[in-house]
Amino acid sequence: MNIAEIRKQFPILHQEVNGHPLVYLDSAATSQKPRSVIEAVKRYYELDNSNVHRGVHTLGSRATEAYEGARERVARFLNAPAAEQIIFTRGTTTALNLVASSYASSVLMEGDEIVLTPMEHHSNLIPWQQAAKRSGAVLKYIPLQPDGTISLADVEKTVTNRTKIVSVMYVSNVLGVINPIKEITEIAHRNGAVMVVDGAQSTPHMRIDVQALDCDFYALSGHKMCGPTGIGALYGRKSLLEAMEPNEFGGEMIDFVDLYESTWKDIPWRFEAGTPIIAGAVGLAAAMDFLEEIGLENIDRHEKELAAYAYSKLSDIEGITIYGPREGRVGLITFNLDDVHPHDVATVLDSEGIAVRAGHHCCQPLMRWLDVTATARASFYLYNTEQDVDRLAASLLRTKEFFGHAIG
Ligand code: 7TS
Repeated sequence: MNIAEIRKQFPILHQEVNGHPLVYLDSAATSQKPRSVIEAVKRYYELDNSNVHRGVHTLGSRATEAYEGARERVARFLNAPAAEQIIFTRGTTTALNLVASSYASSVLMEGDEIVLTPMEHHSNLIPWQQAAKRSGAVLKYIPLQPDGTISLADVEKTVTNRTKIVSVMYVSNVLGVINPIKEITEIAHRNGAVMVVDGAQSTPHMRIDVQALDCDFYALSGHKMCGPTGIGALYGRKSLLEAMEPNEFGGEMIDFVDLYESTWKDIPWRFEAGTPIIAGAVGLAAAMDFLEEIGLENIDRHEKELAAYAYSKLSDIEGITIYGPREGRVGLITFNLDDVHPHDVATVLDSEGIAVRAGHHCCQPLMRWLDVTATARASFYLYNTEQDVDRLAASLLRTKEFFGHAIG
């Protein structure tokens, strides 16, 4: 992978922030966009923009082809059996809400179990709390090991024949751990439960094959994988999608409408009420082309190397605590520095042109498990380099010195 060439394709990276060349280490929140994605969206608006699934005119056909072509692109990217199993959503949050309201409401009964982990993002937690409240189902949590990993023995103990749904993140946005989704899916299925995967942090960084994982639902966000904001997707097993009621109603999703009764279109359109996110889908397809051209395996390898380099470089800083396991992680490092508040760490880093995130990362239960109120997080992507890590480490040493003096 030629990182210098890759960096040239991201216009935003070539600027100074607060008088320093930008080091962008917040891709887990949202990734930057390559020129090909920006151009694809621009080209769509300049040449093809129209509404979909209705126009007899040429632009209407082009927009429909672009939108449905993007659906096929997502299906190929995930190795889904068919494009009709891909529903476009606003992102992972909307996709998980759709499953937790439409699918869950039709299957959950009082006393049924929904199994999660304490490391879930609020997007894969609160929709299930709501589903549990509506149905009388109970939430159960697979406990975490001291290093933040999941043991399959604990999965075996937590998932029972009362479990209807298991919903787990593939990659943690805080701990960086890669969860054993295939094995958890196997345990869920053996107990008759459906497996939902939050793929927000996995899809940008590693090759995903929903058939090999054998999961029932898989959610992703376009903006974390070089695509635009406002577009994401839900993959679903065909038989489950076909049995599911829509959760939004209106134009685009109907077949026949009468004053008192209506019928729905087939999947996937019955889940896409209203004018869809057409330009977003076009941008997401361009992002998938971009990532596959570079190769997901290459991206995965580059980030793991960078994570290992960052882990060892940052571990040398006295007073730093890094959360999550050393091995088996993706390219993100969540940490705290002595008693310095992570917001202060992020503010000093920003003054030197380095963008990291600080806060609870939408994982308040996990923060409690870690016994902290917040952390700082540096997250890497295909455009980051060892020099970025060196800048981060040097800046953290200055931060420590600054607050050491300030406190002392
Ligand atoms: N699931 C995980 C694992 C995530 O990391 C995020 C966003 C979401 C779901 C929600 O995705 P959305 O696109 O629907 O918002 N995570 C983060 C983060 O770590 N920092 O900002 C957003």
